[in-house]
Amino acid sequence: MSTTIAPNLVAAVSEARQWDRLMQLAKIGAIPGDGVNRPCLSPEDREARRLFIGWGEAIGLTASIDQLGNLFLRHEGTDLTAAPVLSGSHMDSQPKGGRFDGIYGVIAALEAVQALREAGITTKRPIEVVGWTNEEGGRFAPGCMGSMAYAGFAPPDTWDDIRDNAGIAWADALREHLAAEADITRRPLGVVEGPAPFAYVEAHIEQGPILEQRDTDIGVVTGIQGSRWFSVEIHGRSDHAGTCPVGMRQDAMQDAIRAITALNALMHDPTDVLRFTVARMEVFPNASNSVADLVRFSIDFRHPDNAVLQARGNAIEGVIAASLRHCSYKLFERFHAVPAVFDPLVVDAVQRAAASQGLSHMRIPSGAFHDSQFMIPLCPSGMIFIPCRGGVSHNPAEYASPEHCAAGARVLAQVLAELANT
Ligand code: HGY
Ligand code: MN
Ligand code: MN
Repeated sequence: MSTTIAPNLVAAVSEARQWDRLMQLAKIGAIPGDGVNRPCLSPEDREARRLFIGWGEAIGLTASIDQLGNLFLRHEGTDLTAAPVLSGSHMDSQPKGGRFDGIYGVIAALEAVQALREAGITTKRPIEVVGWTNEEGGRFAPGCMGSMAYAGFAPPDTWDDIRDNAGIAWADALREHLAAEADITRRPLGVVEGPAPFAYVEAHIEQGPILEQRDTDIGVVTGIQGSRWFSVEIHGRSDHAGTCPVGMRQDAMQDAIRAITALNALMHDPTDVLRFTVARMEVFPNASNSVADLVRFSIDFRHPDNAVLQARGNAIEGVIAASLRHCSYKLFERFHAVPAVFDPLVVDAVQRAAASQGLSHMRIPSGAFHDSQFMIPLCPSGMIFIPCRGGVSHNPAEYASPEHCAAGARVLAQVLAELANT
């Protein structure tokens, strides 16, 4: 594999153009503290997608979407029969998200393709810049719905009845979204209805402190830890807070506290490798003088070792059942992604590109999940990380410098040029 850089490819990546696009997008769904709130399938999401499509069409890329709303901008190759190289990330954000999580990888891929074209580099293979639908799972859980459906990991109607906090069903929100984008060419759904890509590369902020602490420009991502998401319902009985004796109550709130306390004990890890988070809770009837009859809470559990992910994850139900005093429970597993390892074809290409461009780099695993993990069974896949300030993410203070954003796009451009001519 050639390690020479096309002489003008790196120079064609424009730090200023990329930063300007990121800052324009940051105005869509902007929230105080320099953050964004751009839920999937929202008007803000659609506004950002239109801006992105406009930039792509202005340089000759063609837009298409599939039945999950995954958005593609295609750069044509010389071999019209060749499987494409895909590169991108997600455009949706957390409710209190930052200006870089996901969207950086989409804009870096656009910048890399634009640089290729401006550098006059033709590619045998097409390159498709992709914006995946609902990676975050912030509005509709779980995350990665678009990439899971594209990869055939789950049927496209799996999540139809999932509702957001306003009670809107996924199927209805998706239908409204596709109607609003009916002017965009519709394409088959991933490998369910079409051929597999040749390779997939995703640029992303690290969302952790390691690259910054090691003063390193590029993370050569080796893999992604496993993740399991659950939804727990504790069912009790509503009673009068003033008259009903505590001994007679079926108090869903008190039993939910017992369950979460017991789960904390199950998930205790003195080495601080395991990640266990309860961050979403709904209480019904949610009135201060009515005993709660239903509490629904989320579980986000992650670990790099699949044996731990399975053993502790499979113990969750028993621990909940044993912890309850007066209530019943329901447990739903919403997401189950085992630890993933990226392909040396892409990992080594990322390392070579960073080295040949004189960028400091290190191999690093990902603590966050990404759409890329669902591409692994389809084709050689990998990721490029850039540092983010203090490792902060899923927070308005999330920040990556223009220089690091450009370095990531330059490495991506070289990797895409190499893969698309393989
Ligand atoms: O939750 C995650 O790991 C990703 O940032 N959505
Ligand atoms: Mn992300
Ligand atoms: Mn995220």
